Amino acid sequence: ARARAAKDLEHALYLEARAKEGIEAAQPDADASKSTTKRSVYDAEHTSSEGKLPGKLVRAEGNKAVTDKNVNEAYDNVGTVLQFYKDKFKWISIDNKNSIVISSVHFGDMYENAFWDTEERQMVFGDGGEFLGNFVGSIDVIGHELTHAVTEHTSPLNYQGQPGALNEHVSDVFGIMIKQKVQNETAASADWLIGEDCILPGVKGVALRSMKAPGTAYNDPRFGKDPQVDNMKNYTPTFEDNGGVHIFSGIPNKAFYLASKAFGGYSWEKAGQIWWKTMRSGQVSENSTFLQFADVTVDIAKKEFGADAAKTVRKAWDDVGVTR
Ligand code: ASN
Ligand code: ZN
Repeated sequence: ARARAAKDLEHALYLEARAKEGIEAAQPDADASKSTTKRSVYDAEHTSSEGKLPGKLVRAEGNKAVTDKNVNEAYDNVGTVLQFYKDKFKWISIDNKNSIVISSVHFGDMYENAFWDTEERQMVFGDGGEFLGNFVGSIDVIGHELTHAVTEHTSPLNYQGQPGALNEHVSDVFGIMIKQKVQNETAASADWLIGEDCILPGVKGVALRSMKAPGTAYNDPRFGKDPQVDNMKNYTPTFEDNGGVHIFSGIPNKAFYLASKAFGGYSWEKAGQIWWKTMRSGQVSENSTFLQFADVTVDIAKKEFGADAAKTVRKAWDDVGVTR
C-alpha cells in the first residue's frame, strides 16, 4: 500500500511540474489562495486492482476545472464535505491535521459502488452500470465515504457485526446531514434518503437506503429488495455483508432520524452534535455494541443539552428496540 506521505509528495511534484509546463489546468482558481483544503482527484483509468490506485493525477488543489465531469464533481463535493466538517464540527480534513484527501474516479468497468480504501487511504468511485451510478455526483455518497476515513480518526469501529453496522451508520449520519445542509432541509422537511441520485432509471426504487423507513428504499425483481431492518426485533444475525453492516445500520439510522425529528430544526444542530461528540468522547470502543453506543449518546445529550435532550435520545433508541 502506498503511504500517504508518498501521495503528499506526488501531489507537490505534480503541482510543480504543472506550474513549469504552464499548461491550462495548472492555472489556479481565483480563490484557491484562500483555501487550505488539499484535494487531489485521480483517474483510475478503469483499473479494478486496488494495487494500481490511485491512477493518473488529473486535478490537484487549486487547479481549474478539467474536461472530465466526474473529476470536477468529486473535487467539488469533497470540498463541500470538508467545509461542512470544518464549519459545524471544527474538524479539519479527515484527521483534523489537514491531510490531503485523495479520490480516484473511473474505478473498474461498470463498477457499481464507491468505497473508502483503508489500505490506500483514499476514496474510490466506480462509473456505475445497470442499476446504480452517479456516485461522485451524490453529495451524500461522498459524505458517507469520507466519513469512513473520519471514523478511523475519531472512534474506529471494527467493520463486522454491530460495531461494523455502527461504522456504516455514522457514515450515513454525516452523509445525510451534509445533504440536508446543501439542500437547506430541516429534519421535518428532508426525505432522509441516502443515494437517491444513484438509482438509475428503470430500477424500482428511490434510493440506496432510507433512514426514516429502513427496508423500503428499493424492491426490484432484478436488483433485489432493500434488506435493511429498522428494529432489534428483526435482528437476525447473518454472515453476509460482514455480519450485516449495511443491513443492521438501519436500526441506529432510524434512531438518529427519530431523535432529529423530535428535536426539530436542522439535524446537525442537536442530534448531529450529540453523535459527533459521541465519536469524539473516547467512550466508544472499536467493538462497541448498539446499546453501548446508545448509552454514550444519551450521556453526551445530557451533558450538552440537558435532561430533556437525554430523554429524547433514549426514547429514540427505545423505539428501535435498542434497550435493556
Ligand atoms: N459503498 C459501500 C460503503 O461505503 C462500500 C462497502 O461496502 N464498503 O459502505
Ligand atoms: Zn460505508
